Parts: sequence; structure tokens; C-alpha cells
Amino acid sequence: MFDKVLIANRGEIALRVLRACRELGIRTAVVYSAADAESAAVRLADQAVRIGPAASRRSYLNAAAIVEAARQVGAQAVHPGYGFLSEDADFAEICAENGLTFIGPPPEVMAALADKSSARALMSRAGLPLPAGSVQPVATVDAAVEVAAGIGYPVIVKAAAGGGGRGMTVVWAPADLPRAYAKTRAAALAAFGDDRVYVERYLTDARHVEVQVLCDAHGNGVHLGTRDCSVQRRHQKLVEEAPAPALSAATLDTIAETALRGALAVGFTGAGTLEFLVDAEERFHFLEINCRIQVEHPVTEMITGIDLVHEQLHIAAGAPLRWRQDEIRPHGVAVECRVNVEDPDRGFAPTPGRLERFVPPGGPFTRVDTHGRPGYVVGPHYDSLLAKVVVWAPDRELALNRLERALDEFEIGGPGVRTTIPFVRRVLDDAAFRKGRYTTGLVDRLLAVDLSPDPAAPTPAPPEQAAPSAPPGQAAPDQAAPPAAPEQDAPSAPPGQAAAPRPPAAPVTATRPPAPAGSSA
Ligand code: MV4
Repeated sequence: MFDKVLIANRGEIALRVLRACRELGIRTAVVYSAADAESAAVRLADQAVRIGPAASRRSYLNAAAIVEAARQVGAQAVHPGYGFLSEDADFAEICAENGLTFIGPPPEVMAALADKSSARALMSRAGLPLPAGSVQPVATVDAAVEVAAGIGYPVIVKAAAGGGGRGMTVVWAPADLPRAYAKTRAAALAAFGDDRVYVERYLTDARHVEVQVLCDAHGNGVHLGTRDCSVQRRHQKLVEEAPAPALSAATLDTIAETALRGALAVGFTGAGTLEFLVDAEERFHFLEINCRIQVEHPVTEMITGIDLVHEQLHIAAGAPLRWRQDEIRPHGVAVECRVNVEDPDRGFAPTPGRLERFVPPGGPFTRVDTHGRPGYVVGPHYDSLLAKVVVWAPDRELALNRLERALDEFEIGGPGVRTTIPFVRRVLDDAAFRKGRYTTGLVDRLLAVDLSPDPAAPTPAPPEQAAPSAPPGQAAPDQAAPPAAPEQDAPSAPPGQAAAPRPPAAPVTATRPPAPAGSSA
């Protein structure tokens, strides 16, 4: 095992990795920016190295400064956390060139999987089902039109260099494809310096289900079951749970085993996550694979009793996998919610400021991962995740009640400071969510509900849940047919009248510059 690990991150994940190292008897060094001089990780680490100013380009994204810090403190390995340089194959390569173990997969594997088009091709070859579409990047608008005509609308144009919801455009009708194609290529070139795009059938009314895997450097791997991460706003997850609810045990096993097969086929090592969309008929489709520890990893830890960061460290140190698949017995239900310092009533705008009051919840089966404390100043430079509240219970209903109870206890206050807690409460209260029957459209449905009091025009209750899946023996709806209402969450057409295909209420088109440093997941 390593003697000393350099933690190349900040916030709650720096603390998480630091704790894992301490528990394994590994000495810790942490890098920090000028904005984080007083952070909990800096206080707790054996050593701390200031690497630059607040701007992440010049600190947490500065590979040369991080490698120099590792050399100074004599660290043998670098843990990148999530976000920042965690999925940067060039950084992993630079670490190797400097005799440092990057805690993650080999650089060539990272590079092949960071290219979403290449990941799609590799996983298809390994036998994973994909959304219909092009395997190679689509080089001309004519080719895009042809691919789309072949698979049927809606389609989604995705940047090969994107991922995590960045650089993708949904196209509902053929007339809109040429513009969307050109726009996505131009945006991808600007954001990633790479304008290759591919085209997929756009799956509406689907759940975002992901599988945690651990693979060692000797060809062994295990999966740790599923998580549902459908509760997202603009590709920022708000609530995650394990296992994915309301799917048959057979489907969950098949998805998890298929995911592991894919990870092993591409030479993946370390802790990884394969993302799938699961449609109303429980068919699943591979989207992408993430080569990092994810924000929501605690829900998997809670149902398996396995410390994923410990396992990352053992694997990176060359140890054979410490678990056989039959020793991993997921038990009960874990739910996490993210407490971001943002105002849900103002478009989730960050509300940095000083936390005059900060009292995290406690109690049974309640875990809070946070770098916050009373007096902590949340700055404007990094993403706004302040805490993750994670609970475990033997069943889902008790887990959700326990999470509500924990949120009741959480006191956070300061001038101008708002959090996502009120919005998360609305999710936990939602009837479809309570039943476990929700999709990626849930958040937009909640945001479309007008909360302003207006007795003259009461907001009609939105429809409840996805259409029940086809009974056994009955054909599943034709994928190529026009979509039903895009989400279970869209207002339904009057009885007897067909719902016309239309885009969801809030834009799902998202071509954004690279995620704010420190964001990920
Ligand atoms: C999709 C999709 C539907 N069809 N691809 C978003 C994050 C990235 N990992 C992949 N994502 C999606 N890809 C196809 N072919 C739906 C998503 C998606 C999503 C889309 C709109 C609004 C919220 C979403 C949440 C999760 C996934």
C-alpha cells in the first residue's frame, strides 16, 4: 500500500478521500487554492500545499502544479476525486511520466472512454445494448439526416467529446436536424476543441440507472448493483438512491452483469460507473462510462457495506480484488440528497455567503458528507455542493421518511444563503417519486408547477406516473412510432385525445461550456 497519497481536490470529496487514507494508515497531503486555505481538508491533512489562486484553471486544474506538489511532499499516488482532473487522460499520463500512480484506470483506457463515440463502439462490441444510432461519428449533415431517418425521431445529436449532458441537442422533427447538427458541432468545437458528433434515437420517459463496478489490474471485477439518478436538473443530480426502485430483480441483475462484462471487456480498472437509460418496458441502453468515484457513491456503500475509496486505493496499489461477486449482498435501501448552496426559486443560482448557522443532522443510519461548519464561507469559485445527506433503511418507505427526518434537523443559515433542501423536500413528497415510478422528467414537472398563490387559477394536479408497461405477451410500443407525451410528467391530453408529440416544458437542449470545475457526476 502507498505510504503517502496526494489529494488533488477540494470540498467534501477531499475530506472523504482523506478519511479513507487515514483509516488505511496512509499519510495524506492535500493541495489547495488561495480560496481554500481554511478548509477542513487542509486542517486535517498531514500536509497541505498551496498550488495557486482561487481560479481553478490555475489551481485544481493545474496539472504541473499538482505534480510538483506531489514531488515536494514525496507522495506516491494522486487521488483526483471527481470533477477537475479526475477524467483527464493527459493528467493520468503526466502522473505516470513523473512516477506517480494516478488513482484511476490506465490513461489509454481513460482516453478511449472519454470519447463517447469510441466508448459506444467498444461497448457495442462487448455486447451491450445501445440506443439506436450511429456508431462512428457522423461527418456530414447528409449522413446525419440519413441516420436519423433510419432510426426515427426524436433523435439526439451528441458531441463525442461531451458526456454528462454536455454538448447534446434533442431534435424532434426532420426539419430541425440540419440546424441542430451544425449548432452542436460548432458548440462542441468551441467547448472541447473537437467537433465530432454522433446521432442517437432520443429515448423519452426513461430512467437513468447506473451500475457501480470495481475492477482490479489483474482482470477481476465485481459489480455493486444499481443506482437510480433520474432526479436531475440540467444534468445536475439532486436525489439518488440504491438500488434502482420499481424494476424487477431480474432486470436489475441483467443490467448489472451486463455492465460488468462491458467494463472488463475494455480493460477498465478501479471504481467506475456505467450509465444506462431504462425505458418503460425495462429495456436498457448503454449511454456512457465514468472513470471516477462519483458524488453519489455513498448510496452504494450503504447498501453493500463496502468502502469504495478504500477499494480504489487497494486496486491502485496493485492488490487483487478483495471481494468475490457472491460476497457482495446488497441489503436495504439508501437514499442521498444533495444540499447545494443555491436558490431553487431563482433558477438554482448559487448563493455564496457565510454559514452563520450550520447544524447537520444525526441519528441512526444517517450519514452526512460535508466540508461545511459554522462560520464556513461558501465562495463563488467552485460548484455549490455543500453536503450530501445519505440515509439507509431496510425498506424504501422508511428510508424516505428517514431522509425527510434528517432534512428537518439540518439547520443552515447565513445572509443570502439558500439551499436545495426545500426543492428536495418537494421531490420526496411527490406521489410518483414515493412509488418509485419516476423518470428524468420529474424535475421539469415539479418546476412547471406554479407555486404562486392564485385562487382564481388553481394549478391542476399533473398526471401521476408513466404508462404501465405492456403486460407479458403484448408487444411493446414501437420505438419508431411518434412519442407519447415526452414524459409521464407532461400535462396529459384530454381523455380520448392523442397527446401530440412535443418537447418537454423546459429545454433539454444543453450545449454548455465545460462543467464548472469541481462539478462532475
Ligand atoms: C440520452 C437521453 C435520451 N436518449 N440519450 C444526459 C446525461 C448523459 N449521460 C446522457 N444523457 C441522456 N442521454 C438518448 N439517446 C437522456 C439523457 C438524460 C437526460 C436528458 C434530458 C433531461 C434529463 C436527463 C437526465 C438523464 C439523462
